[in-house]
Amino acid sequence: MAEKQKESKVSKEVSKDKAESSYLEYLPKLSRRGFLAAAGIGALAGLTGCLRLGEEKKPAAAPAAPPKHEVPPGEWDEYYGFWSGGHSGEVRILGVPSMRILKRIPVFNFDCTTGWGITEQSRKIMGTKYQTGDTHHVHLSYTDGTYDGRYAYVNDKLHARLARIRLDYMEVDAIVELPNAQGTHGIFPQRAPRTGYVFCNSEFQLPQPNDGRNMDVRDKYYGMHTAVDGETMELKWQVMTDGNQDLCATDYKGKYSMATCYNSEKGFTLEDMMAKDRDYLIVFNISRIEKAIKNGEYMSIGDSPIPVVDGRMTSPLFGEAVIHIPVPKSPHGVNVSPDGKYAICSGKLSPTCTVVDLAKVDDVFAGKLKPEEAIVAQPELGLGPLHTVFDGRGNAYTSIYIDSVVCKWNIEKAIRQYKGEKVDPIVDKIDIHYQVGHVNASMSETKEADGRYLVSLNKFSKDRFLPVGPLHPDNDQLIDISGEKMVLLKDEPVWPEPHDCVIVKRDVILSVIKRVDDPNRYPNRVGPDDNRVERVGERKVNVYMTSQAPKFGLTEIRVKEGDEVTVTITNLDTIEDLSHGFAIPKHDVNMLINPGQTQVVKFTAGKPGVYWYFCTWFCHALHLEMRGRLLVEPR
Ligand code: CUK
Ligand code: CUA
Repeated sequence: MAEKQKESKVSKEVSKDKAESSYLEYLPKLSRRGFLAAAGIGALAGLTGCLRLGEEKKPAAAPAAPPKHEVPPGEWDEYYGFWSGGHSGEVRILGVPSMRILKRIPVFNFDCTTGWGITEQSRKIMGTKYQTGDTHHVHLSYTDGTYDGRYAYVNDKLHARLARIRLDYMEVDAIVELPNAQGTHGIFPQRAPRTGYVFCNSEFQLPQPNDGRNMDVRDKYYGMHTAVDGETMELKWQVMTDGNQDLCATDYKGKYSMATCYNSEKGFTLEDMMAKDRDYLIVFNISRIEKAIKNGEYMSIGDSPIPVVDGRMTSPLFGEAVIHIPVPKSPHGVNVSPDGKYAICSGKLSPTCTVVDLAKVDDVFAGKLKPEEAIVAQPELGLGPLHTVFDGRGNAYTSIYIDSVVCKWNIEKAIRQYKGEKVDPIVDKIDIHYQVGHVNASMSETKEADGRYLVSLNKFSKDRFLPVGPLHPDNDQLIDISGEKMVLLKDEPVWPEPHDCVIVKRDVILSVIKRVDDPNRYPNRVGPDDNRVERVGERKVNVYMTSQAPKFGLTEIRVKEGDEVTVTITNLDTIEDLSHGFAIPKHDVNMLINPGQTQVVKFTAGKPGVYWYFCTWFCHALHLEMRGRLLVEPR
């Protein structure tokens, strides 16, 4: 069966220029989707009604429309979703609203599907230091306040790293480890004029330098805000602060980055961390930090040469380049509204969200207002507000962890209420199942927030799915937010633990994504006449080989025991979807070579004998025959 399917795919050969063209050309076909949606309410409504016969009747008010999340076979989703992969260390791509999982991009994790961590290219990017990672936040690069389709960035909370995925190939092209930092949690790219910086918050405070000094002196622990150049992935500068830094946000003007601080106490234990009634939102003034560095007002810490600006409360730059806006105890998320006006801190231990007016933050930096005067609202929403997203129509949606609800509220009404008017900013609440962490909504983190779909990323699924033992899947719930009331559309079990996601209009990605790899990306590519085994040293052998369904360019590779063998393989197939694999038994080699790609893998030839190398991707009717012999001779 699988064989047949693959065969029919092979026959769907695309001409060369087609292979180089963009997926956007397919869109006319897709306009059928719009037609279906429009026709759905009329034509399909009857059908849905039929299917429901015999089922318990829904309340009369429920319209008999087809499920909004349904994407018929062969049709495409309207949005790409980028999900972090939590403990797996990966990033996942889902289609929204279907919630179909389309891809897993290995980032900080080893992966045999693609050969990530096995090929020489990937090992160079990953380094050899760590095998583990913990991804929480994926955000895309911006130009002028919206997604530009260049990159996605993702944090590794575990080892304080930032990785970048290039969106045209959906593969990681850089990983940088941050100095003087642990628990790199919130990250956010600069939204204007362009990314620009990617800011990274360290959730854990450390003695600086962290070299065994001051380990028991609480006052000497500091947080660190790191700016990475999102284009070159170079470390640019850091700001040392009092208090830790949890979630991160940027404004829409390119002036500020922000961090919520939940441990201004500098506590070592839970009790210590919750002692105070107030923590704060830290706001970093980017141009003033740059100016300080230009003026030489920085230090370097430990063995890292990166300039560190002193943003501590004792520093002359405090109040100048860094301010603290007081918010109730232990805030979590900070999110900026799509109109660029407000930064909203979700309370976590306080049942409120704190709305900070960014125009007033300008006044605080200008010395005209006190930090607390930048607060313009503080609506009470429920127990455990964590993150807030937007629909572009003036409403905010806050995930409420302890209550297990998503709360929709109106920002302007909350501001009027704060001024003393008797208005209720809460528009709607919807139960989720259960214990929501992040929520995110379609295009919510851009000036083009469109208020169509919201995903609630729930930590517990409890009774929602077939039991699979003590480790349950998480439950991501899709919610329609296009109307006044939120409507739950779908439960989606997910492998733990995606913390966050972003939902992106498909055109952003369709206009950049490649159909096949560009052979010119690989100066070491192997041509049809280049197949050979070359001894280049006493114990060194280079192998150059092609793959083209259903054959490798070499049927045998002869080496000696203990040789260091470097195999370079070019996939000559130019057909979309025609990937080959290369695996060698007993040598820990298993990698993917996509059409147009050249991959390199290195291994040491083991004990004398025959080892059949084979293609691991079902590429052709004769896929099983696509193999050859590695002959290891005694030395
Ligand atoms: S998060 Cu990382 S602990 Cu609320 Cu963004 Cu889940
Ligand atoms: Cu090539 Cu299977």
